Amino acid sequence: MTDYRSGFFAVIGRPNVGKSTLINSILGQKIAAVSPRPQTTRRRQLGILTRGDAQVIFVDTPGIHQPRHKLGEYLNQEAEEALDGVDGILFLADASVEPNEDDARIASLLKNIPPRIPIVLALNKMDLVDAGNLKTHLEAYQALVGRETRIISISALHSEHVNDLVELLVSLLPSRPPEYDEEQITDLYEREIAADLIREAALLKLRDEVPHGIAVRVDEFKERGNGMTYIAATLFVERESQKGIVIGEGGKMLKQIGTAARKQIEEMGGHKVFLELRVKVEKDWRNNENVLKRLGYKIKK
Ligand SMILES: Nc1nc2c(ncn2[C@@H]2O[C@H](COP(=O)(O)OP(=O)(O)OP(=O)(O)O)[C@@H](O)[C@H]2O)c(=O)[nH]1
Ligand SMILES: [Mg+2]
Repeated sequence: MTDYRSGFFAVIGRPNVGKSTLINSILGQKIAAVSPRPQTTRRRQLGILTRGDAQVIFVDTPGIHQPRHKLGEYLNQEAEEALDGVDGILFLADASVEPNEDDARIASLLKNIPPRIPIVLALNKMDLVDAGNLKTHLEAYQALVGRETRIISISALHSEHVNDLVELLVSLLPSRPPEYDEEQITDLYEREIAADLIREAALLKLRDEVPHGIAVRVDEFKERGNGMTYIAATLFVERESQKGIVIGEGGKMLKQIGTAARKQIEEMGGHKVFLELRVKVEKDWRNNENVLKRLGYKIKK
């Protein structure tokens, strides 16, 4: 296979800038949870785009931010580790606002990236900003990164300039045969994505402080003979009062979360799903390293 291009692009940026939205949009399929709340993504996930001439392997990451608890430290660690050994870095920023301290934190991480690794700065959410402000913000982000970068403005949500971005990334990849089979689009199992989609549904339905304090564990994931998948999952909250909120009056809220999540999981897997949810209190789990470990968030330090 001559002239085939392939390689890994880490997608980094502060929480909520649209990293997962962008990857879903490029793949034309939803593989990652998306929500208007920060810290939706909690682990690295590959999004694999295979074309006739190239394979771009995107590494979705949690948003880098100033951590306020042990879970936050884990999320930053997950994101920072994604920078190791990739062929390029896509720094996604919010075009509608000036850079903040989280962007500065990312820019300082990028200082350690060897010059041979290309960095692309993409300003997302360009639909939310006028041309004048876009230019000012662009210059500010560019100054923050400091070194030579390719720059592009996009809207992941409205698929504006997303194709141009993909072309740019492909042009920066090394000549190499594909890494993955063409039918593989991610490295996570369906049950792992299901856990994320359940959390996404909770993030979308609930308000205030509860959403950040939720973790989801899939306890059972069984394909039944009749084309139906049976899923049982537990939503962990930090306090007894949150349990009541998540369940809602007469179980109304939990039912809404379950219905929304079931639809998303069915769409992803292309089969019918029977979803059973329960809620459990795991006191202050975001700061408890043992519980974090049990839930799959392992801090190395
Ligand atoms: N207006 C507008 N909104 C967007 C665009 N791209 C993403 N969003 C919205 O931004 C919010 C955050 O999107 P995500 O994809 O979850 O952001 P993320 O960077 O993956 O966030 P974390 O996983 O928390 O780090 C969602 O409500 C998206 O619909 C865009 O181009 N324009
Ligand atoms: Mg995300």
